Amino acid sequence: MKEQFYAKMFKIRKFEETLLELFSQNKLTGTTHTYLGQEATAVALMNNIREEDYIFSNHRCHGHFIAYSDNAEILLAEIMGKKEGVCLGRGGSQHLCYKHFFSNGVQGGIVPNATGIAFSTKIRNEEGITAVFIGDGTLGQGVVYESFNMAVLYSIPILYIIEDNAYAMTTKTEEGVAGSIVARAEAFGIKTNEVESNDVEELNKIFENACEYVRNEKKPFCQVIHTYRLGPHSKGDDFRSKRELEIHQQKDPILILKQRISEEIVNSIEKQVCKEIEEAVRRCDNFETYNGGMSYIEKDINTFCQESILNNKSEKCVVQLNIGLDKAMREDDNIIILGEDIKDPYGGAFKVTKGLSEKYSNRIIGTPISEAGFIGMGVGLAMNKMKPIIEIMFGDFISLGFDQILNHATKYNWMYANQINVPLLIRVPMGGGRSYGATHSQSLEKYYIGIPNLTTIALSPLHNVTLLIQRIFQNITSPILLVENKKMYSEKQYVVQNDKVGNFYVEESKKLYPVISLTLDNEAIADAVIITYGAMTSLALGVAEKLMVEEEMVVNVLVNTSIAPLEVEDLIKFTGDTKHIVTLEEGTKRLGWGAEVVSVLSEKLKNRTFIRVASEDSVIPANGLMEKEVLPTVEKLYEQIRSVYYE
Ligand SMILES: Cc1ncc(C[n+]2csc(CCOP(=O)(O)OP(=O)(O)O)c2C)c(N)n1
Repeated sequence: MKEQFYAKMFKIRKFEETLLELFSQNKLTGTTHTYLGQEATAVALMNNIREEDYIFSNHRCHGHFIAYSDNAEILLAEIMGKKEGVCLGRGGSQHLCYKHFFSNGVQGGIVPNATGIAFSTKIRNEEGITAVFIGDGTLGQGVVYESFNMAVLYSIPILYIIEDNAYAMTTKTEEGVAGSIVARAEAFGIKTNEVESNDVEELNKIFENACEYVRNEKKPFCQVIHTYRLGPHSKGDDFRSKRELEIHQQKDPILILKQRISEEIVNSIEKQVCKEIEEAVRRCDNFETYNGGMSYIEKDINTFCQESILNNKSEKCVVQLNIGLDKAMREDDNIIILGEDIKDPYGGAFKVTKGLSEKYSNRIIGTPISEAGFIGMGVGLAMNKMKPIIEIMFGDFISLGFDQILNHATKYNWMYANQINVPLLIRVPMGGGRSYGATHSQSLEKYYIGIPNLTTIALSPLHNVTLLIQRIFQNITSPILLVENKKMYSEKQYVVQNDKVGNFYVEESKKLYPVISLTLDNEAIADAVIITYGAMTSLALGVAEKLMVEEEMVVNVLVNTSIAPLEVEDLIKFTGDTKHIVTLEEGTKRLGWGAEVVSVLSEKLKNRTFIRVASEDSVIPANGLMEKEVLPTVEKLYEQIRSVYYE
């Protein structure tokens, strides 16, 4: 065993030293965070890890990776940006995925993901535990504690490993971490252990106990290891004194173990490892350099769908939504809902999940007020075959989970060379008009629609919401943001019969998430077209009717199901030769959804005029009359269209 430990630790050491050398010779670009001096921790843990277990790592992941995979070459190829790398060169030094190993570069963000995967193994009755590494500096992140809390509340089998290597970049542990590290985990009721050691054999026993506890008790455990980083944080950024380094070099984990193995064996291991690393460098150097064709996510093409999404039942939106969730959950055991106060008898702030916890008691998870934490848990659940739904109580609070959506949920599939999917649905009740004021009334989707690999869908009064929910779950492979407008919940959906709703003729593109076109005169070329989505649909239809009656104008309305990505070809087709194009959204105007629609269409269509109607660029006031002045209204839309028409 000693020899095997030595071989792995020495491999990590040699690998990291080689990397620094390659950087100094300008043979590598980008960044790196070497694991010099901490080798014993990773090697000891991995000795207690089984094939079915999951590992989450951070920016300082090379040592963890080599200890896990025993494969330096695929890591080097990745760092060199070669397609033979673990993630085809897309991830680089900090973003690795291999079998059950994942790493990411935003401090703390992986902790709820790891907790989520661990939760999935529990729900799915799978063997296996999850271990996640964080550094002392990462204890500054709130999402770590949100995860600790939920791990205890849901009794999740996860091992939190805190590697206190004395520094976070240039900040000493005591300058960044107040109080005691173990006390932080203990405050949540997590069993902990703390050791100061670079002795791999001692650490092996420590991890044997820790893993055994998590495996047998199926509960979280927190292991704190006090160690020391012997190398720079990254490269060329070491300001520590020679004296300080010398003291810690005496406690070098390689030296400690070396003394227990015969010189002959040590020499033979070192020779073998050096050869392997040299060979890896030579081979990776010779791998072809990137020559194009796979550097970005392929365009998201909305697939063909024959079945209509238009509503034909006289039901309230909230009822259809509830039935849709119920049906989807009945059809697919992997669907689980997480959110605040979503269980019965309350059933969520807008009653969308009412009755579901009685039917699916283990699959409706009431959460603490931890949006980043439970969105992050949802990401982890989705990484292991589940299809989580996250309910955000008020859409305004989704901002707390922005990092999880931007840097985790939407990145993993592509960054990890398509090795995993993240089929995660986040439901966000948006919108104002109810005098709820600045932080409970916003339409924030514009801040999300620019995120690559995120699909944003909006419920409108025209949709058969039950069917839309089922459709989403029959097709979901990547994160979807579902924009629901609070004002719609208690209103009845429009009933479309014989391709008509009221006086409007209705047509939809044959897509999974179609564009729906409405016109009062299906023979004329319209004078103007309003391009919109969601609850603004009713405002647009009202104005179109008013303009027809009062001005004899034909104004068509295009309702987008997918607001990002846009169905550009369908928008162009339905716009036809109409000259005046008006975008309508409830979010604020500056750099909004309408700006994107206008840009895209103006690149394709000639000789048109464009107007954007949206909320004022302001904070939403609570006073109902003041709120009306901020939000789009019938009067504003009507006047804008009239003025452009008569210009
Ligand atoms: C959210 C976030 N903030 C800042 C950084 C930049 N950064 C990278 S590593 C690091 C220090 C991390 O310290 P620690 O958690 O102790 O891990 P160590 O580097 O010591 O292994 C910082 C600040 C980051 N990657 N993510």
